[in-house]
Order: sequence, then C-alpha cells, then structure tokens
Amino acid sequence: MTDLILSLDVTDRSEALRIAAAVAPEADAIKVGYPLVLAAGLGIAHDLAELGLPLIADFKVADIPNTNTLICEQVFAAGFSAVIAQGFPGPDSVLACVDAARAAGGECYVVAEMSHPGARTFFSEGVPERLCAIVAETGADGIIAPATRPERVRALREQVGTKKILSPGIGAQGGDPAAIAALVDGMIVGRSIYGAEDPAAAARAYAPYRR
Ligand code: O7E
Repeated sequence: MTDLILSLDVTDRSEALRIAAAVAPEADAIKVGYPLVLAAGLGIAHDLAELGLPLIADFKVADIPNTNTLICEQVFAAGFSAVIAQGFPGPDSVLACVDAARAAGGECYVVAEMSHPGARTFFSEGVPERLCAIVAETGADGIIAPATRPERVRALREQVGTKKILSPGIGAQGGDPAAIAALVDGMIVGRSIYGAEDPAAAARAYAPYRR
C-alpha cells in the first residue's frame, strides 16, 4: 500500500476544513503541522479527526525526553494518531515520543533525511543511517525520507527494512510520484493539492500511485 497523505499547511481554519473535507475521500491520512495549528489552535485536530482519517502531528518534536513526553501527551490527547519526531536529540528523546505514542495507541515517525536542498548540510555522511538505527533501537514505526532524492530513499529502505517510509517533496518541491511511490509507504503532498483550484481533483491525480 502506498498511502496519499495530505499535508494541510493552510493557515485559515475554515479553508483547512473545507479542503480536508473535499480531499478526504481521495486520501489515506492528513498531516497537520505548525502553520495550521498556530493559526487555528490545537482544537482543529478534533474537527479534522471527524473525517475519519488518521491524523499525523508534524511537530518534528526535538527536545529532552521529559519535554518530548509532555508535548506528545498533548498531541495524542488532541486527537492525533501519530507524531513526527526529530532523531538528532538522541535515542532517549525519541523513545519518549515512542512511549507516549504507544500509551495512546498511536504511532511515531522519525525524520531520517529532509527533502530541501540545504538538508545536504547535516543530513549527510552516514547521519541518516544513524538516525535509522535509532528508529530500530526505539521501536519507532518508521522514517521520513525525501521524495526529491529517490536514490536516498532506496538506500534508507535497506536500513529500515519493513518499517514504514513516509516521503515528502512530491510536486511543489520537484519530487515525481512515479519515481517514488513504489519505494515508500506514504506520499506526503501539500501545495500541489491544497493550492490547486480543485484540491479533490488534484488529489485524484495521485490515484494511479496509490496501491
Ligand atoms: O512541499 P509541499 O507543499 O508538498 O509540502 C511538504 C510538506 O512536508 C510540508 O509540510 C513540509 O514541512 C513537510 N516536509 C518536507 O517537505 N520535507 C521534509 O524533509 C520533511 C517534511 C515533513 O513533513 O517532515 C515530517 C513529515
């Protein structure tokens, strides 16, 4: 299965709800991050959860273990079903997120490598592979890996085996769904869907790549 994950990075509450409702029949999950939550409040999660799709909290949690626990408890209490954490704070910090996810019956994903050009500065020289080792060590559910660099996704698949890979960078950042869909478990797509005149139709265009 390759899921289509709508990245709902709009900053107007009613527009977010309108787009999410229109796209929901064409998508498998919705990812919400700082842009929408800072604009509309954490309560938007409860409204979105009513659409019946898994809701992923993209807060790239990156603190000491105790603070990560406190953040993740709020995330899951708000109605999210998964959280995204950074791995660079170390295994104990990631484990705090994984434990909070498990306590809530949810999932935790770790950023292994990012999709933008500047990501090469620090997500290089074996660092993504070390982050994948933290995923294995902590029992996290999977990684975030860049659709803009399919060859790197292939390399990271070797590291994570059957754990899930969710991949952003398709569309607006230049990633090609035809090149990435078969390599990953989830395609994360934002602007090319929510920025389209007809977001539902734009989401439907990804149907051939959902397996
Ligand atoms: O480029 P777009 O509009 O399709 O949006 C992509 C989304 O994925 C956006 O929310 C961005 O913050 C996120 N993202 C990346 O684009 N690149 C990354 O390397 C990581 C993420 C991300 O979502 O990280 C956690 C999943």
